[in-house]
Amino acid sequence: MTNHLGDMQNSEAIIIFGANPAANHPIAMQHILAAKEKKNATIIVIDPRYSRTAAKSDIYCRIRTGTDIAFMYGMIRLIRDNKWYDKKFLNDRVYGIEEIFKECEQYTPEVVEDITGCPKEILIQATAAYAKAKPGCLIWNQGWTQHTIGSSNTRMGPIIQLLLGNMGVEGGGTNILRGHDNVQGGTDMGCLADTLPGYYGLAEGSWKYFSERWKLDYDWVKSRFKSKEMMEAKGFSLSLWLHGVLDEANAKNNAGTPLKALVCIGNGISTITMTHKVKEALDKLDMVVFIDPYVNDAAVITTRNDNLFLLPAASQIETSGTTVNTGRSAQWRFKVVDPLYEARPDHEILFDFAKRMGFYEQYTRALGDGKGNFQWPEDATREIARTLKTIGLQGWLPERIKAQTENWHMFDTVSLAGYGPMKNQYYGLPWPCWTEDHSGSPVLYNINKPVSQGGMGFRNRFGLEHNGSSLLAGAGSAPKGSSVKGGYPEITGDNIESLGIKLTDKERELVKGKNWKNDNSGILNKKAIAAGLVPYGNARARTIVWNFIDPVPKHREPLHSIRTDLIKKYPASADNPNHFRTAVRYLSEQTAQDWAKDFPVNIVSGRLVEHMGTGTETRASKYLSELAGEMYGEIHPELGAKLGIRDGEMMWVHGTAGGKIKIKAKYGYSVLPDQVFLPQNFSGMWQGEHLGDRYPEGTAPHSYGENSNQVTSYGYDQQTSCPETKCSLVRIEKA
Ligand SMILES: Nc1nc2c(c(=O)[nH]1)N[C@H]1C(S)=C(S)[C@@H](COP(=O)(O)OP(=O)(O)OC[C@H]3O[C@@H](n4cnc5c(=O)[nH]c(N)nc54)[C@H](O)[C@@H]3O)O[C@H]1N2
Ligand SMILES: Nc1nc2c(c(=O)[nH]1)N[C@H]1C(S)=C(S)[C@@H](COP(=O)(O)OP(=O)(O)OC[C@H]3O[C@@H](n4cnc5c(=O)[nH]c(N)nc54)[C@H](O)[C@@H]3O)O[C@H]1N2
Ligand SMILES: [Mo]
Repeated sequence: MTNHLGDMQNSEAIIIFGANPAANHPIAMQHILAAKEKKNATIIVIDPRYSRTAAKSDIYCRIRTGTDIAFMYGMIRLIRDNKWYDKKFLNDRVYGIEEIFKECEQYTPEVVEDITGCPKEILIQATAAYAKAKPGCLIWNQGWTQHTIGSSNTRMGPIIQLLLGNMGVEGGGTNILRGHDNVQGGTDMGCLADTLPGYYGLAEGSWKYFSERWKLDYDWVKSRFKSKEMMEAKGFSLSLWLHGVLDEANAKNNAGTPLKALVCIGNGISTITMTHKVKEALDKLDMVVFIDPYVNDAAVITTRNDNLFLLPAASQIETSGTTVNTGRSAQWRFKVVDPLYEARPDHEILFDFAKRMGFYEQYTRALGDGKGNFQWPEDATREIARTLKTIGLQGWLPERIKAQTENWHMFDTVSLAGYGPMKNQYYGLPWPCWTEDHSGSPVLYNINKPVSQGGMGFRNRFGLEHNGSSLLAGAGSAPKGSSVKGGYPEITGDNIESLGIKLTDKERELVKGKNWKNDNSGILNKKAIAAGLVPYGNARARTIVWNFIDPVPKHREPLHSIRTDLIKKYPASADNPNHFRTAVRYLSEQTAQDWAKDFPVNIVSGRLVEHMGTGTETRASKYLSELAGEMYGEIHPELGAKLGIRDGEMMWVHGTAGGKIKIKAKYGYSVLPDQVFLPQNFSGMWQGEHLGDRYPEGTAPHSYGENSNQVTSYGYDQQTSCPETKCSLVRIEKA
């Protein structure tokens, strides 16, 4: 999220793609409604389903799932032709917009209407309303990411904002409403298959930097891996691990071995696509461990009868530490009660793993005095601050974060600015928080503020030039008070003096060969900020990504498209033999058969207010189970009539990958006659069978339902490998 929730109250227009905050982010929705009430902000919703959020919109655009890119190119073409773009912003701060203008040429309003199903008049109305209102904020969420081209969707949103000059301004930005509590913190801490914490890559330089910060010998760290090559290779991602078990051929991408054991900590596992294949993989492994406060849903799905361990974890109120919210703000969680019964905090369980596997001393060496005497979690927070410079966590000291959380009432919710003793700080010290006395940065890329107060340009990350054009920002586009008025490269020990900053001999020696990401002396940051410079440089935002499959984002039809006629023109990308260690099918899956002929109904996937994720936690609540106790599929009465299924009758839904579920039909008008809405929040029923008796005594939930992902299709994002759960086809029959 470039801005933050409260900042949406500064918006004149809010455009929401593939998100339903009225159900899923009620706090965000309050700010959106405040913008509507106070500023008469126009709310535009683009969603295949008439959601609760759509019900609050001024303009609703119903599109077919998986066609957002075509819709946005339609918007860009209109913005270009009507000259609604911000010329100065494009000239000074953006690279590659001509390529985007070239690609949009083919997306006339008529073509967009054909691909998306949204009438061209509504496209034009929405684009004009959004482009003319400044500032405008753009929101997205899972309606965008769960596609084979989700990563292209998430590039198109920022491109629209750059085009309109809505980036780096209050009331603008791209606001991605993140999912779980602390999911932002989870990715910041490296819970990803392809990065170290702080989004440091997996190359040797990063491993060496981390080894030094962990007070470990790099060669020892390397010796923990099968080879240096494997150490630097992306791991299996959450969505693809099962193929590391089931498809023996993937062993060659994994140093010759299939996956043999699974330790699952704080994840539903059964929520990725094709749950019936997840079950097969769980059954086949040598060992499975769940670390969870509840009986993990997947522990009940597997029918293995040995080597399955459930380790009871403490919940978040039985432990303490920092969490990061969707707006990059940190908060301290104070423990409310000691862990109940035999539950233990996650970190204690992990420490015990390390002890039994013989590396506890190395695991904790960077904490406290290095001899096993440390304060948890404060010393871990200090280690994070000491290490994660890429996103500027140097200022996140436990004392500062605790003081802020204790004084949360001393901050303004719209600007995040602090008062009284909290003056000169923003709530949660939103990252980057460059130094131990930095204010935090509530709005990324805002050049209207000095760097010391959260200002910054775009990061210089991809070199100084590309195809002969400079990638550095243009003249006059540096943050307020900057000693350099235009663009400049990321700050290093070798270039800092050429930017007009003076160093003493001693300082020069300390930063020699270092850059802002690995300078442990802190000199580069402090000197840069004092001169009004951003440590990461001042560059242009790039609209094209030359190392991606689609350097310019492209519309591609879903792997299982209901519009078979469009596949030739907008085909999927080529099959990938090694995507996160897995051979993944794209074009071959898309063209394997005429999917729409046998599976003519499109799943629209989403969530219910009452339940979270698999519902493991929420279905264990009597009250929530009473409010929403049953899985269902919402279908249009016309589809019901065609299939001979009445409102309230049971139906079988069959997926393209061989799974099936038996659920209740619920008539509704939020969907079209070729769609079925399936909430993702149920589990505990398996193809008509009730799994209640599989729970250990006293742990069974209060409500059960078929898991929708038994019928979602094969398919993974071409860059990130996120499952294509938002575009699947099914066949429905009366049960
Ligand atoms: N009550 C509740 N709240 C939650 C959660 C929960 O389970 N329950 N989960 C949390 C988590 S982990 C997350 S990630 C967030 C998710 O939050 P959201 O992304 O808001 O969740 P969804 O309801 O899955 O999807 C949002 C909308 O995307 C639409 N959509 C589907 N396909 C497409 C498409 O191709 N294009 C477009 N434009 N729209 C599409 C759906 O109709 C839906 O209305 O919610 C969080 N909040
Ligand atoms: N069809 C379809 N499928 C989807 C989606 C969709 O929109 N449609 N959305 C996808 C998305 S965005 C997500 S995030 C996933 C859902 O994400 P999942 O992570 O698969 O689902 P949850 O049920 O939230 O699982 C969290 C688990 O962590 C446990 N837990 C809670 N607190 C703690 C703790 O402190 N410590 C430990 N160790 N465990 C804890 C809970 O009991 C639960 O078992 O679903 C994905 N799948
Ligand atoms: Mo999520």
